[in-house]
Formats: sequence, structure tokens, C-alpha cells
Amino acid sequence: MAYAKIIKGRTELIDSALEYYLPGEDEYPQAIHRAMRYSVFAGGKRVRPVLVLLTAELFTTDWQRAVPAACALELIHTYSLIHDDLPSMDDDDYRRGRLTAHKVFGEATAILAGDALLTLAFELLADEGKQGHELSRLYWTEVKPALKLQVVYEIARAAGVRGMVAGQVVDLQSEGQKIDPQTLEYINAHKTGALLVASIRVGALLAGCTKEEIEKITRFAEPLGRAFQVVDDVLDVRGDEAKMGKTKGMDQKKEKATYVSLYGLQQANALREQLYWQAVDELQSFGESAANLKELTRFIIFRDH
Ligand code: GRG
Repeated sequence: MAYAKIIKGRTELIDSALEYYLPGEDEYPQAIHRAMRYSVFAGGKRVRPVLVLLTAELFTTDWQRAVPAACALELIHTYSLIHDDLPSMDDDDYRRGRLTAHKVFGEATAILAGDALLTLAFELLADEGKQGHELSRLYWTEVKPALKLQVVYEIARAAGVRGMVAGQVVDLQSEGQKIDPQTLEYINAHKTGALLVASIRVGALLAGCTKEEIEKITRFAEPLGRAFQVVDDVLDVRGDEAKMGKTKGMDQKKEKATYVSLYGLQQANALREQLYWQAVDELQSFGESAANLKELTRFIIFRDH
């Protein structure tokens, strides 16, 4: 599969960087390091960091400078999943085919592992190798401080109370409620879309893009981020549990408003197709150099897990 070939080298690079950045399992206090590593190396697709790298590659050959930011986004994504699975939030026992972090390590350690992943992300972004993160020195020292600050802002905003956290709050508030299409869009743009859009914008920022180029790539990112959630909703109804590594039908059980519950399966699938073409259309002017990004877009929007 073309997608597998494209991502192989990139996910290997991301995995070895994450391996380096995370404290070792045997490092004291072991319990939290084990929990962090358990979730970071649980077989996630690495969609966000690969999006960072492929976007950077679209504009520069010097794309490796985006590696620390790509890792930071994956750490934040992993924290959000650990916290989302907690009994006080979505209360899930399985993710990626394995028991969720709180089931293995207990709730307190899972909460702290999430907190630690979120803060480690910003530690990486602020580090220049002086604190001991050699990979930051390798990939990060060439980046000017003002640009680093822009990257930190972009990621913090997407993850925080004007981004993912806000989406999660409205999502939790909406359980069992009848919500309108606008609220559904709010939840999804914030809870899911914000981090994906930030991944693409950060890749472009680190490639030295102009304001106009960032705006252009954001027009590709937004339908992609929206489609990501549409697919997640469709998979919850139609997906293969073995491939997804989690129980399907949970949205209906928790009375969550989704694209499927609001519009029906057929319309949700039509929207997914429409968003795919909208995203890919924005890449046309880049010609062949956007081939990898297009293939990743196809994988994300037509994925089965
Ligand atoms: C706890 C502040 C806070 C937020 C949680 C991400 C999130 C917000 C909730 C997860 C709920 C969910 C399943 C949303 C659908 C979109 C999504 C983020 C799916 C999981 O992302 P993938 O498919 O996961 O990239 P992998 O396992 O491949 O890393």
C-alpha cells in the first residue's frame, strides 16, 4: 500500500525520537514512565507527526527541523486519549486493542501520565539541547527563537481552552442532549480538528512559509480535520472491532451526537467524500510535490481503523 511506504521512514524517525525524549522505563519513579511509554508506544497511527513532516517537506528540504514539534504533537495527542478514556470522561476499557492506561496503571497514575506527556511536549519545544535533549539540539537549534515561540503558541492554542479542551467540554456537556449542527461542528472542530490543523500549520511554519502560504495550507487542513471526525463517527457504526482495537457502538450507547446520528450513515459518507475532494483540491496547485500529502489524506479519510 502506497501509504505504508510513505509513512514507514517517517514513523520510524518519529518513534526513535519519541524513544529518546521519553524517560526510560527503569528511571525512577518507574510507575509513571511505564504508563507514559505504554500509551505512546501502543500502536497509534502517528497521523499528526507525519502530517507535520509531510507538510514541512512540501516547502523545504530542511524538514527535519520539524521533528521536535511533530513529537510534541504526538505526546499531546496521547495525553488527550489517556484522559479521554478515564471513567470521569469517556470511560473506555480498551484502546488500540489493549487495556486503557487507567485499567493497567490505576486512575491516579494515568492522570499523571497524561499531565506529564502534555508538559514534556512543551519541555521539548523550549529545549535547545542544554537540558539534555540531544535531539532538540540536533533538529531545533537552527530554528529562530521567534519562530519557536510561534510554534509554541500554535500548539498551546490548539490543545488548550480555545481548542481541544473546549471541544471536550462541550462534547461531555452534550451527552444525552439533542444538539444542533452548529454545536456538532463546534465540538469536532475543537476536540479533533484543532490538533490536526495545528500539525499542518506547524509543519508549514517550520518550513519558513509566508502568511499567504500558511493561509493556503490551512484551507487544506480544515476539511481534513473535519473529515477525520466524520470517519471516526462512521467507524463507530460500521468499523471492524478487531482492526480498530476498540468496541464499536459506544457513541450510540453514550447518546453522543455524531455525524451519523444527526445526518444518517449515507449522508455522513457523502460528506466524507466531499471533504476529501475539498482538501485534495487545495493541494492541486502544488503538483507532484504534494503526492505524499495527498496519499496521506486518502488514507486518513478512507481509513478502516
Ligand atoms: C482530554 C482534553 C481532552 C481531550 C480529549 C482527543 C479527544 C479529546 C478525545 C478522543 C475522542 C475521540 C476518539 C475523538 C475522535 C478523533 C480522534 C482523536 C481519534 C483518535 O485519533 P487517532 O485515530 O488515534 O489518530 P491513534 O490511536 O491512531 O493515535
